[in-house]
Amino acid sequence: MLSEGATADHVRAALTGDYPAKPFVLDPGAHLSHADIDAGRRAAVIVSDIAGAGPATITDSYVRGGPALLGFHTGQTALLQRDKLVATGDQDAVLTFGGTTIVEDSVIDLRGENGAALGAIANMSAAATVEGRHVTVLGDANTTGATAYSSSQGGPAKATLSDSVLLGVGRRAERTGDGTATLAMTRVDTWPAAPDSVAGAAFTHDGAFSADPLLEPDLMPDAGSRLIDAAAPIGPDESATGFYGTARALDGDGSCDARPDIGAVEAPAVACAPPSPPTAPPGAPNIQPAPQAGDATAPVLSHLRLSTKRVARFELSERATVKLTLRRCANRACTCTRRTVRARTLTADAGARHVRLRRVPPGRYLLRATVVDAAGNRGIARATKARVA
Ligand SMILES: [Ca+2]
Ligand SMILES: [Ca+2]
Repeated sequence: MLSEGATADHVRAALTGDYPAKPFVLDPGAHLSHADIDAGRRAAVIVSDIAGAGPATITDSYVRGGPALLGFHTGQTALLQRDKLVATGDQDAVLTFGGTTIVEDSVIDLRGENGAALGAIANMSAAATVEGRHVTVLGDANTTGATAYSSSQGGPAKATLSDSVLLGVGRRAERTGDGTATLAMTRVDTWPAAPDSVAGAAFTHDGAFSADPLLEPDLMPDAGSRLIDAAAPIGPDESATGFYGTARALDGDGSCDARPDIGAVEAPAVACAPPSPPTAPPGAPNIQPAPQAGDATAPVLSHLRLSTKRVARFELSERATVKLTLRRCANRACTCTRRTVRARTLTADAGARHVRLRRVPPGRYLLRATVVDAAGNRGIARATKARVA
């Protein structure tokens, strides 16, 4: 138990046996960080109703239980940042019976259970609020993004998610009970799309959408993901770091405008592309080099390859213009690809040539080369698969 003002850092607790065990109890004003708590199918961390100065905080921690966090802190706040929260026992991952619980930059794993990522229950309590921002939820068919329960004898229940992604959940939002309930799914990507059950609640879903978020195994959005730079600017009271502790608001799409991403993990910044050169004004002379008389031989591009250090190499049979396009593989065999991440066009003399492709994140790629000579003879296009480290 951590009382007000107490701090625990780098603690590990496993309560996985059959014996009755007390979960971790945190009073408002106490702080838990870098903790590893596995409570099996019992509640892992309870935030008490003892009055404290400031919120109870749980940061950079792994917490597994049913629920992972159970809040009774009526009129007070619990703040969870950069946590991995795993639900067990068909419970919600974060369940608040009173007060306000805020979850930021965290990953919630509901798979194999029946619960919700966030639940607010205002049964007899004055009010229960749970807010998730920049959360990535891993669900399956029996799980829900957020739920709010309130009775007509109790206070309002409010459950909101913003700038978050719900993967595989069976329901997006659910209201139960007959009291006052508010549910909001603001800029939430639900993939695949999932229905809501929100009759009787005040419900909004501004900016919500359903698109494959193109997440890497570490839950980072891949190049071309709609999550990149799609979140609202970070508010003054909001965390400015992602799940892995790295900065938010990186220019992940090279638009020269650094914005936070949707979800727990921020994609790295890519160099912003300079503006494209102005096109020639109408009426300007359009001078093209004269084709070489009698050249009917197509150029041959061969030995195309891409090194792990981003160097493309090839050989040309004659001076020609080569267009290189690099596309990210969508699967291991690279039988399909995503949008072009880099394109270069250059004119080179006959012989062995190499070109360094800059600003290419690590991953598997398909490099394609087309070739045309000054007479307009087009050679056979080549392609090669490669991994960039
Ligand atoms: Ca970004
Ligand atoms: Ca940008």
